[in-house]
Amino acid sequence: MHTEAAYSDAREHYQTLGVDTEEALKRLGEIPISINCWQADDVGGFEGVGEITGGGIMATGGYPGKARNPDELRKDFEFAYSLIPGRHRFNLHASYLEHGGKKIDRDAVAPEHFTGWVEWARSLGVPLDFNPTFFSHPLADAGFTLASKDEKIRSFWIEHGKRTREIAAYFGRETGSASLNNFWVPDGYKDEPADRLGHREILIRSLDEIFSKAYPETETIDAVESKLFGIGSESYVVGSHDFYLAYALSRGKLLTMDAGHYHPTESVAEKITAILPFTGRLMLHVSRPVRWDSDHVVIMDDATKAIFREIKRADAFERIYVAVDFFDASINRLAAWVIGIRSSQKAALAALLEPTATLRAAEESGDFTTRLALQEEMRTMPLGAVWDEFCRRNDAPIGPVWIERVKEYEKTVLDARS
Ligand code: RNT
Ligand code: ZN
Repeated sequence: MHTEAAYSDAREHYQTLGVDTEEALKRLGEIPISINCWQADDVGGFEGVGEITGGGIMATGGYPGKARNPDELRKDFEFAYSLIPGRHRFNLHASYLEHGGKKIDRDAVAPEHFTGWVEWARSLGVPLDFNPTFFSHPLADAGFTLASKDEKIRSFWIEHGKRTREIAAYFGRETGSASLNNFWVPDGYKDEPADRLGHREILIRSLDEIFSKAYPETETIDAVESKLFGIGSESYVVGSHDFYLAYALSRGKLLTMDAGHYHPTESVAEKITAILPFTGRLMLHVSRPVRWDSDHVVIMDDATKAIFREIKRADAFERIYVAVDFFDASINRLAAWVIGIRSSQKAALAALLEPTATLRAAEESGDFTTRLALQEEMRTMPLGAVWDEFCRRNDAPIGPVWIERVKEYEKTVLDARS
């Protein structure tokens, strides 16, 4: 149970290590997380297609009650959002348009198809981020979009990319906060390619063409996301990490690193400080790969804690944009949101409560004994009491009571959908 006494005890505990919990609470409240719309409907979107096709990503599970239209998704999000402390962002995909019953293809999406989202976002005070959708479409079925050697396919997707920038800029103007527009394309081969370079040169040309028009960064910022492999692109992905690292650096674009898009023994956390000095900023897709890029719901595991620790140590929360990317259809989808975001925040709080200066001083004086001992002592410090206090101050449920509320929502709202 959360009591003021528990918090003030914890506060004293941390004080003995030179850590100010008040400062940590303040800073945690300033870290927005871009919450992915696609958790609510298994990346289906609202074009009428209904499930992911192509793109090498996959939601598994058949939990009842998924959002079937924008209104249901908005309602679900509002409910989940009430269980999450702090102020955040909402991350839309182009396939979540409102077409008003007409067939609007990807090369025809425009701001007018997102006015409902913008109105809603403004009413909630939640800025919008965006993503072009280069999958779940007949013209992506051959496995190539922007890197296709078929000129017709390629130009269709270039037009899509251009239009999403226009929509993102509109989001940025309307919500008063630059909309991050994240480009991820699934392009690649299942089996050994004969021409790796050719497709990469084509992808560079396509991206350059999409980005040829300049938008003010106050409206939208373009990001590019790499991938290691996908289902059906096991042997070769055009947009690999090295490709986009070089592309982002040479073009001044934001690089997105997804925690699931590296070899299992690589660590995104470790890469942050290697890349940040050169790019100045980064976007993260915090995710949880289990044996592969499985997009499990984020939990407060070592990998996630390490990511936030590196951001904190680099004092880079203003320059590293945190988005989450997971989609699990095997549990209550709103609960997935709540678990994933609250866990990310707890990981961030753990980082903010680290006595970084003390650890660094120990390191610099060669006292590696203290450095190791202190890091291990930190593991059992009363983080929970500080987290509870954060929830209390932000009018969010304290502890597991939110689970019951989700069950109630499931009974009254979700069950009526099947
Ligand atoms: C796919 C990428 C990408 C997607 C979303 C839905 O592997 O991680 O970010 O998950 O665009
Ligand atoms: Zn991602």
